[in-house]
Amino acid sequence: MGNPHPQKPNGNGAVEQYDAIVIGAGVSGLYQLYKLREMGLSVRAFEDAGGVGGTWYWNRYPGCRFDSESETYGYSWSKELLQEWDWKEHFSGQPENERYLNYVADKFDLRRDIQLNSRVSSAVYDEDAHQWEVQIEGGQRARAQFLVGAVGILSAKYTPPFEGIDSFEGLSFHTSNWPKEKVDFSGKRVGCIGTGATAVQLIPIVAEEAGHLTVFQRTPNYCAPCRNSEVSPETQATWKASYDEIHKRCRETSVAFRHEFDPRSALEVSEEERLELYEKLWMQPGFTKWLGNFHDIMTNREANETFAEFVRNKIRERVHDPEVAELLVPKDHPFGAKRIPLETHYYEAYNRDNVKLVDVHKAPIDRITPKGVKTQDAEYELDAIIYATGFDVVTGPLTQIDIRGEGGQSFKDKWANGPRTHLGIQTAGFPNFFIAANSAFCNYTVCAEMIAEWIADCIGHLREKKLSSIAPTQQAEDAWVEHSNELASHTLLGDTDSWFMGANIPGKARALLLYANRAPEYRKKCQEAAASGYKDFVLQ
Ligand code: NA7
Repeated sequence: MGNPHPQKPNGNGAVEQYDAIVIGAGVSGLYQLYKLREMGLSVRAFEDAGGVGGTWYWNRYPGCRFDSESETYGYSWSKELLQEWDWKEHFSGQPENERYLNYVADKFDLRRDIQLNSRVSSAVYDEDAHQWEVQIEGGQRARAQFLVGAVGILSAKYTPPFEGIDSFEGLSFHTSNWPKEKVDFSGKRVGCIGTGATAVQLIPIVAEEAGHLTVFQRTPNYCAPCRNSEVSPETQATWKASYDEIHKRCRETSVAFRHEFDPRSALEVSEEERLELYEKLWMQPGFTKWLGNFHDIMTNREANETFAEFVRNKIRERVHDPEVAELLVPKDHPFGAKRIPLETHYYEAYNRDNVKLVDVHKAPIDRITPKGVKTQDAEYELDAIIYATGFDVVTGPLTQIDIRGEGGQSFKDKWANGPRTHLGIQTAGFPNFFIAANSAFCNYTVCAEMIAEWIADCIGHLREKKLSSIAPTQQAEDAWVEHSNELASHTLLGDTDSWFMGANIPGKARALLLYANRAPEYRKKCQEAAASGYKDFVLQ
């Protein structure tokens, strides 16, 4: 797939001038480009990849798909698009998602303002001119009053720095940089390092194809059945007739899905009633088991434990070998404190003769050798290694770019101890720099659209009032960070090491990277900030 009209960076030394520059052409970047262009701005989107789609361009590994319901993940902002596009599966797969975003790029003629194969290496604020100057790898430079970082939150891949990693003589893959061509694992001895949401999607498929699959697991997860299925023509028609209600519902629920938490406590009902709800939720598709559960499973350890034990027993029922089953059962963290992977035949993969689960918590990976993986107690010879080892989440995609704000201050230094923003969108000392990535705890597209619209409105306000720049006050930013941490302290998210807490990367500061408020509250705070005339911001 990819762009049929790829544009090459010019690199001829001239500095191009735009009203706005958008970094990234994924879900957020495409919409941000559309919104700003609609307002009459000249916009350039620079995209590192060879095609549009962001996450759905890079993550081509077998089994990659939405964990959100397709009808809630697609954009809501074009009624025409909603009527034209048919989702094939309830939890759509990567190839279709990439096709969808390419379809959007074509339909809205976005490609003419997108420059592919263009990685932004630096962005420097010129205080006198109120302009950002970005540099693309290869030397091209461009300037604009407004800079929007639409780089996603799960886009900076993480590979553990295993000793000997380059010495491996077989094939190596990271799930988020997967080749476009189909990888043939048939007859091969494959190793998969990691058992997060990505690996859980990939393992059952690779297990079927590979000669042998060794899974290196450090921490088991509470995986819940996805229960994906094809979308029938009747369902498609129902969605198309009711998108307004679907999107209204998503704007009202806590996490911007169609699901909503049960207002009762898990502890106020009888055990029989509790189990009845758990069984019912279990049979439903998607995140219902998490986001349709008793409200206090995310806040009360005792309530959480009732569901955690229910899930553990579900795992035990599905894995034939009791020793393997126990290894797959999480006991060290509450349900939902780590991202819940949705699975299809994941646990059954471990019932296959050609799949072996290795506990690298007990005996960690020592090094990668030319022949395979060496743990502290054994060596595994492999033909291919899959690193399903995740991302430097939220901060990584931005701190990889050398961003310099007022006084030449470094964005990377500013965020060294975790994200520092007001509303997740702007950061003090970096005027006219907007972060168009959904780092709230909610359905990605739903909140990402709201953020892109907020940014567009804010830029519209500046242009209307003939203002040069906007950045939050330091006090507003400090208050937002404190408020975010306060919200996090009422959840169980801090009870374990996870990417939510930045704890998946050795040495990364521990801080909740997602904003843990209810989505409608978040929306309200963003709306209030704008309605107040941006009173918590410095406008020049
Ligand atoms: P995750 O959820 O961060 O999972 C990464 C996995 O890699 C996880 O099982 C880690 O174990 C494992 N890992 C990382 N470093 C090591 C080392 N050194 N040794 C062994 N195992 C290791 O990434 P995903 O790509 O699965 O998912 C990220 C998000 O993308 C997902 O939540 C969706 O929102 C989309 P650990 O658990 O840290 O012990």
